[in-house]
Amino acid sequence: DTWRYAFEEAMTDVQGVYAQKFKAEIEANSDHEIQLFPYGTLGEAADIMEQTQDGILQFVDQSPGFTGALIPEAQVFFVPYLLPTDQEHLARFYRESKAINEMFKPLYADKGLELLKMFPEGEVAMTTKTPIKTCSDLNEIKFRVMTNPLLVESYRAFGATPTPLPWGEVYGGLQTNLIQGQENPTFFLYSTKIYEVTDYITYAGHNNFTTAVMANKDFYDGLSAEDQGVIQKAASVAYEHTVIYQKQAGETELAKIMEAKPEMNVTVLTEEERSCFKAAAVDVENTFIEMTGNSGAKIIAQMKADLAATAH
Ligand code: 6CS
Repeated sequence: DTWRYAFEEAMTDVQGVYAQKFKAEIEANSDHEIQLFPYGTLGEAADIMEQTQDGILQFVDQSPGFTGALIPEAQVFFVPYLLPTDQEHLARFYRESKAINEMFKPLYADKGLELLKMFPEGEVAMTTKTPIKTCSDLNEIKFRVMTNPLLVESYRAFGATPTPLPWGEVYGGLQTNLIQGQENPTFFLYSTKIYEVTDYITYAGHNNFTTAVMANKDFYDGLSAEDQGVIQKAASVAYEHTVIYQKQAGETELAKIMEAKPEMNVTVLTEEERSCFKAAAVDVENTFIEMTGNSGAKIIAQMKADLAATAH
């Protein structure tokens, strides 16, 4: 069979690197083929999710930034400062976490999805047209966020005017001044040329970009145990390949931005400058618990335990 797999980024971005490795593994170990659909070929993140739930696609990579609108608990990834920025710690965490690998599965299953893997894409940076040193610098800024309520709450707590938009509207929105800021990992700022329409890159250490790969659940459940095994193994092999690739990309892509735009201003906020963002994080965590109740409370507690267990 030919299986169709769509993702939210270009073939050479982190999600594309994962998808290509997954495809190569499946094709080397079975008679099946994978057809890859990068960003832009089948629509926005919301469209490829719908197509997967409808069974038109067999696999999809959709980030919790969008899935949080469908599965409230997936918004946990937007509690600021919950995740570390250390990529090696993150690689261990997603690999071993009980919250990630056990607790999220039934929540995705309820939406007709078989969760295969979650993986990190790098520390998120804010890019803006004016300097950000503290939360008050975000006042008056219409800041684009992915479409989930907790991320909106997060930027409201930081002091900005959050503006949820699909990815396709971000470059143009910055160009026409509909929005004045957005956040994304460094590799994506480079590959999508977002640096052309913003002048300041600010690292507050508030988040790491998480993404998730899943299969249509009816499709997955209908497969032989052997095919399911091939898929699980491919998902793990692609994970190990991608965490190494993505750590290196996180380290080299800022230099490429500086080469393309030497006048770019890059700031890593000091502990003191981060204090208002950290204070806001407490409110955002409380909002998360209000939105998700006992189920969310259990997940965040388990995530904290898993993060501590993988910290070494
Ligand atoms: O900000 C976004 O919408 C996009 N960011 C990344 C890193 N991947 C896909 C997503 O659509």
